[in-house]
Amino acid sequence: MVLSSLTPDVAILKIRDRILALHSRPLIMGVVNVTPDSFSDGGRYLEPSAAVAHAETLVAEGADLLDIGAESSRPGAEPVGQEEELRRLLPVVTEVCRRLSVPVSVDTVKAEVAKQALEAGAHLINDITALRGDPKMAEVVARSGAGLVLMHMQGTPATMQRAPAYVDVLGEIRQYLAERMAVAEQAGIDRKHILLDPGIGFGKNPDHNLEILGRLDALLDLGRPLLVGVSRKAFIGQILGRAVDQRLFGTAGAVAVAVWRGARVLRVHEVRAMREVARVAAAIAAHA
Ligand code: HH2
Repeated sequence: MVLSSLTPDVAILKIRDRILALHSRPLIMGVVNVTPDSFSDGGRYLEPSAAVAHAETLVAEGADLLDIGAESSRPGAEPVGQEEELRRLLPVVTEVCRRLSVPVSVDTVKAEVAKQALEAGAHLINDITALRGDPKMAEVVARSGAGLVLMHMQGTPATMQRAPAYVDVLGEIRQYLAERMAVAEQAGIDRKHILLDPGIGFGKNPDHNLEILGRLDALLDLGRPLLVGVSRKAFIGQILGRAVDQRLFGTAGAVAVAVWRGARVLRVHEVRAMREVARVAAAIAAHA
């Protein structure tokens, strides 16, 4: 069965001085976007104090980890320069790490941003380019002993939604993630530090996203825990005809299926609700 297919050894995530167990229940990663333009909450937490308060709320609601980002990756988003990204990010990472004890992930594709965020106390790097974006990223992660999310994306955020095409979507994602994991290991990153993510919405049309979620367990034999980010995404809006702020129940449906199919970390905006959804789905899956 899907959940038991993660042996206790495979379901351990090492991040700096910590070890997270992923086999007992799915973990919830709460999203903190310190951006003016994120697709669902852009501008709401641009002030450092608002972002830190939001992080505290998410942890109070039960977030197991936080993912802090200062550059939107929505299709066609304006790229953010390194100085600006650091200016937005560092005060928030510093303060969140000082006040809260949950592991902090930083959503960045830039090695220097990752390095400074790790120095400020972050524990994990969420690199949506899977080490293809910045040649120095692998070394920064390897040296620090940080955790690393390797995500699949076809194209770049600027181009990815123009005409995503696959012959075998799960097979191609599987092969890509295996290759990127090999690159990470060659750079000295222990696979126990790695989470894998199929990259819902990153160079995928709605049918691709549905097939990935419906057959997510095809990625389990890569041997690392799967992180999935479905929260409020466009494929949910397309099914339901709902605006981005009206996708809570649709997100719940997708989170439940992702957990049923083996996801171990759920990247979400609404922590309290999705924590309960994930726990119920996992409890049922454990009896299937
Ligand atoms: N999705 C988003 C951003 N980062 N990282 C991973 N690993 N997986 C995801 O699915 C993922 C991600 C998009 O969501 P959000 O951060 O809310 O929006 P934006 O990129 O516009 O800031």
